Amino acid sequence: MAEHDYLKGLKISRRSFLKASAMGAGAFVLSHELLDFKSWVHAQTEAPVITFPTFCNGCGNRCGIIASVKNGRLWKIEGNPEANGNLGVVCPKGHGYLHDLYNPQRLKSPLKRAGDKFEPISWEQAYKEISEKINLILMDKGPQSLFWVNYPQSNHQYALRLMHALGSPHYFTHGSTCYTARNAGWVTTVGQLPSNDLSNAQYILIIGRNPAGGINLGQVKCIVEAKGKGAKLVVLDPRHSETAILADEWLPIKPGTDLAFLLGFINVLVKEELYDKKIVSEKTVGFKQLVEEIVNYPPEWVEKICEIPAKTITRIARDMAQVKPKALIHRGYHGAFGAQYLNSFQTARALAIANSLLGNINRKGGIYFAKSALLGELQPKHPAPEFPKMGKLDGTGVPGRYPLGSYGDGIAHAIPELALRGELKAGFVYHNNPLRTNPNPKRVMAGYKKLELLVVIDTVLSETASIAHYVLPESFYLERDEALDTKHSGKRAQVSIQQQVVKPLYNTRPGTQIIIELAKHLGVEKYFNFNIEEANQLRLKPLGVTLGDLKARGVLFVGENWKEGFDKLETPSGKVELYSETLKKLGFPPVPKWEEPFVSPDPRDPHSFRLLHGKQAIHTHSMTANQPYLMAISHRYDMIRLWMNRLRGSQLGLKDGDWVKIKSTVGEGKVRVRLTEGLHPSCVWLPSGYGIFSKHLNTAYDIGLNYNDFLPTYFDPTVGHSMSSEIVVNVTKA
Ligand SMILES: Nc1nc2c(c(=O)[nH]1)N[C@H]1C(S)=C(S)[C@@H](COP(=O)(O)OP(=O)(O)OC[C@H]3O[C@@H](n4cnc5c(=O)[nH]c(N)nc54)[C@H](O)[C@@H]3O)O[C@H]1N2
Ligand SMILES: Nc1nc2c(c(=O)[nH]1)N[C@H]1C(S)=C(S)[C@@H](COP(=O)(O)OP(=O)(O)OC[C@H]3O[C@@H](n4cnc5c(=O)[nH]c(N)nc54)[C@H](O)[C@@H]3O)O[C@H]1N2
Ligand code: SF4
Ligand SMILES: [Mo]
Repeated sequence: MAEHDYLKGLKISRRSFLKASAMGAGAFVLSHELLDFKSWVHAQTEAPVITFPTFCNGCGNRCGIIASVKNGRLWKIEGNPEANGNLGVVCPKGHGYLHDLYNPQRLKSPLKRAGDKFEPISWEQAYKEISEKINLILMDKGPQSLFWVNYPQSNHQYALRLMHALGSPHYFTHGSTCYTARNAGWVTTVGQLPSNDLSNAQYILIIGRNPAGGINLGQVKCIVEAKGKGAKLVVLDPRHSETAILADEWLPIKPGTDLAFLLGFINVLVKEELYDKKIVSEKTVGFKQLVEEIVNYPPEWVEKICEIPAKTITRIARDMAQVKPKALIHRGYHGAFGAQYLNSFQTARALAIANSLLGNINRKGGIYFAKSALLGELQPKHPAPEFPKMGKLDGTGVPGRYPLGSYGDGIAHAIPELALRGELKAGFVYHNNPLRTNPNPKRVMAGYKKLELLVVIDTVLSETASIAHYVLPESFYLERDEALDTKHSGKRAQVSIQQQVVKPLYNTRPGTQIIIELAKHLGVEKYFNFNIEEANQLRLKPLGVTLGDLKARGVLFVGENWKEGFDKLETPSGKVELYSETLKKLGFPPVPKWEEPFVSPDPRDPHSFRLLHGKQAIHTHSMTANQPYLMAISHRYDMIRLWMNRLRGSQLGLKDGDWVKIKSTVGEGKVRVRLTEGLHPSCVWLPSGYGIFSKHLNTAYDIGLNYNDFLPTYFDPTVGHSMSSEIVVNVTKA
């Protein structure tokens, strides 16, 4: 607000205004006892700073932070040097996002839909009306018609408990649009998802993972440490990513062909007998079958598919074998094979196999199994509800549908389908924004609008909250105590806690409290006779540490230290499954085999491109674009543009910064182009944090485009992921 707006009608001088406003709104009294600016600055500086270790919620990394509070206001955050995930540092979006604590666009009380608008209501009214509606729907349509979807965060078990208490199997996370293919590839090969021992590696190959942009601060620090000790870093990415900037070598692979690259890599290891023979003979099954298939993929064949020279593939395999087992191929995340291509699952399998042949599984400088803290149970003191009798209707884990899908994650982007078919009738969306983060928003909107009851628990009026019947405002992360977390364990198991730093500014509540209160109103209170403090205490008990200790430090390390090697893996054979009998029985290739992407751009059409997407270091999914400081950075550095290879751009008559129109089978839109040498010519690349269409989010509304607008609704046949890089777009000058 401009200064004169305040002054209008007050008839005070500018000087006395400054004195008064320096005292804050509560002290807007004109008196000569007010502090002058110098004394105010002094008072501010002298005020005690209280620090609280807690966790950043700027993205799913949940970095350990120390929050400082002064005069009841958040003063700053710093990285907690003891926390495993970030090793003492905080990223730009973490610093930016914390300001949303004071963002006036936050939700301030529960809301109820009244026509096109919302009206504020009390918590009691919200709980009462929601429970009445749910109980009617449950009586009429059965418990399986109810669902819950959320970010896979520390209190997910209480949401799961609530769904089970009500008899519903329909608990979902965002996994099917993020990581389910990668996880399944690792699990079917070595039994679990491992971690990367980056700091001890001598050769790091990163395929379609960008920890310096799709941020993982701990990993970036470890890569820098390894490089300081002489390690080599090679990045395989169609785009010159932020991580490629750190690399010794950037290899712009043709998108969707990483499986071919890995098959060629394995071919060299096998043909030249560079693999770890002891590990292969003692700890793997199916080497013979692998060899029979892999002979089909010499590097010369691979070169034609993925456009990386045969001699480069051979060189990398030889060099990595030289330093094995301190040579690793990053375990991956979302890019390349998290939920991207028809061949993503097999790519993740090939990745796990390539690492295994390097003998690096659970080795120093290789791929290792992080320790994890075994928290205590709430039962028997608080009995757990029975596991629901019926399976999920989305087909996760069902042969003939998505047999390798993770039951725990479910396939959340199938919810609109199930709603349109009338199988789901009511649902809770918690810390998740499917209207913006799921494929094909028109269809997502149609599905979610079909629900008889939609309740959204968020901190702002997101796209999804905007169409809800009820919106329940969660307190901002700095305002709430949360469930214990065991994320980011490494060579020792880490347990951590998010705790309240400032008092809630508005009529909001912590998520776990909302779940417990909902349970009480829904008549399943017998499973929820605890509060968050007691639950945390019970769950910490077996670890031999107190809640007091944990609250004082934010993170504690428990249990034994990690050791190299392994006896038995969690696979059916107990060994690395180069050949998988399970896959054979399910009708999938038991050893990885080349598979084309589902769709490909037409090489003869100058307008035809594959649409890729990815993270920028200053934004998280759909949740930070509305943060004014972060959006200001986007504008300042002109970061909202679509990347295109410069040569392809000039063939279309484009200049850097021109507007282009992009069109796929499901959507179209306009965006400015960024011409660059840093992108494979067959694709265009869209940053994934923009294209906000909730009119309530003023800063971000209608700025930039989002890949989901161009992505048809797909379910891959292994895990049912969204295949979110299987998009061909037509690009023309606008
Ligand atoms: N458009 C787009 N879609 C994507 C991606 C992308 O980058 N862009 N990435 C894909 C990937 S990798 C993933 S993991 C998924 C992520 O998908 P989502 O989980 O849906 O994504 P987010 O945007 O992180 O968060 C969703 C909502 O959580 C709300 N939120 C933030 N903090 C809190 C809180 O403390 N409490 C509550 N109750 N709500 C909160 C935000 O306001 C936002 O509305 O999306 C996938 N789809
Ligand atoms: N800044 C930021 N950091 C985040 C998040 C965020 O939203 N913002 N979200 C967190 C979450 S939930 C996730 S899942 C991770 C995601 O972390 P990443 O998986 O690292 O992120 P992406 O940007 O999706 O993809 C990484 C790279 O894959 C490349 N790529 C795309 N297609 C291909 C391909 O076919 N082959 C190869 N080799 N490369 C390809 C892209 O160009 C991109 O540079 O980030 C986490 N950290
Ligand atoms: S990576 Fe950044 S935004 Fe994400 S949790 Fe860590 S500090 Fe927060
Ligand atoms: Mo993700």
